[in-house]
Amino acid sequence: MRRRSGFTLVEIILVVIVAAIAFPPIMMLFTEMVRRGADANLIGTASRLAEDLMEEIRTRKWDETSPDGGGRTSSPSAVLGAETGEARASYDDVDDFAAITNQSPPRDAVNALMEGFSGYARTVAVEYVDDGLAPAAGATDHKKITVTVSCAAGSVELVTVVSNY
Ligand SMILES: [Ca+2]
Repeated sequence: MRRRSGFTLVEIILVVIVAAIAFPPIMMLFTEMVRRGADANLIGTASRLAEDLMEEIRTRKWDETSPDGGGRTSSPSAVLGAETGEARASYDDVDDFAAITNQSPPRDAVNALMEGFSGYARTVAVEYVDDGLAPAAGATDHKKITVTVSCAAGSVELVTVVSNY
């Protein structure tokens, strides 16, 4: 008797059953990988938006009372934040940026909306800290700047301390 080549019905059914069992977990794994990749992209962009703003802030004077061109001030501002009449394009010291709260979409140095970043929000916090970097009640020689950028995948926070010198 000659044996026929090919698959039997039982073999085909077994293959279909194994595929039916294995396929959903593989698809879930694939979906999760795609989602994590997308989240990593969002967080990467949020990081760059945070770095961009922190760089801009660090180019400004330490305090409203700091001499133009740099140098130490002997009378740091008691109150932090933008001075009356100052707008984004005219921020001249680091704590002016504390006026930026949950700004979405973010705005650039000349206060123009940054197109393509509607899913991101930027917030800046500025506070005086003591020599040990603990929050201080009054003016000190150190300001802690925190830039937070949030998006659908979470948030990124950059912190730096700038000093009066
Ligand atoms: Ca100012």
